[in-house]
Amino acid sequence: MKETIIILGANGQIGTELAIALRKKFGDQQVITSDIREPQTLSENEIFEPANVLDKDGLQSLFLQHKPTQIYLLAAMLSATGEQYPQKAWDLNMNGLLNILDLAVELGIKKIFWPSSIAVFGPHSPKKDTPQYCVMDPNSIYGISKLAGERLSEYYYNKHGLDIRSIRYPGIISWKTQPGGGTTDYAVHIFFEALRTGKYECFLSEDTALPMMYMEDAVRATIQLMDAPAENLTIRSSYNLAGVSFTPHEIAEEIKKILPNFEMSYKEGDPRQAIANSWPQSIEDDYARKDWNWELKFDLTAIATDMINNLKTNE
Ligand code: AKB
Repeated sequence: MKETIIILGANGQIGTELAIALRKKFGDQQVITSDIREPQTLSENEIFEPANVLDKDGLQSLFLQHKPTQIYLLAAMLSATGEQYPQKAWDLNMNGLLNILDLAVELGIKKIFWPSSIAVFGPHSPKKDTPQYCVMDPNSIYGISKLAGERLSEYYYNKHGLDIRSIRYPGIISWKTQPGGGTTDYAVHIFFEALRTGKYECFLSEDTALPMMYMEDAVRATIQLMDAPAENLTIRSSYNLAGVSFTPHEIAEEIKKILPNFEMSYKEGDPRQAIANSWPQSIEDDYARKDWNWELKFDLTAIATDMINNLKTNE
């Protein structure tokens, strides 16, 4: 069967690269990107439609026009910005998801992807090797909205048979598009600043370990999960993905192996530190390995090498 895919929130960090990969796999005409902002570039054969995930009527017209078989809902407000605008974060993250879930059921859309996050865990979750199932008491509005979204996803799967699939993304590291408004953003900004100025002032303390993942792995995981036979999937809330865990000190040391003059300093008192402190330091992903054969490719050394090579080449 021919797939038609709509990516909502396609101009963000993950959407930009997912769109490239999905266009490669399914063809330009089968992938429609959508966002409230116009894309920076759009080649001749690519299709873009403006849409706001909070405008249910607008979404309905978009879906009736293009008849998607798959939707990727990536529009969201991340953890740090969410703390500045909690009401807006809740509205966008929850009502955006509810609009898609309801329209998918009403219009019989086959498959939905929606990202969750390591932010669903909280201060009482185990900090190391956090398992799929454990105490979850997120204390950021972003984490609370993601956990509620996970429960809704599983509910729509059980109640309506909606084929919804999800990953709890760690911090995503990429060079094509920078992230915005997250707690893990330092692990991307550090590379841009290392090449631009040779130094970086980190807003997290040097020993704050967090799970991260290279974009190439994140995109591959997402497509692999969407391709997996439905009967193999035992989780309809959201799958843990371990990625690679490291501290700001460890990533700085890795960068110094390639750029020996790089200097790292630390700024205390940033509100993102409290968010990071509430998240796991490392995560277990045995369900993803078992259910859809997940395997990570990029460790910290491979990430640092690839980031610096690409940023240098594309300067
Ligand atoms: C954030 O830092 O808010 C995101 C996330 C881990 O979900 N990158």
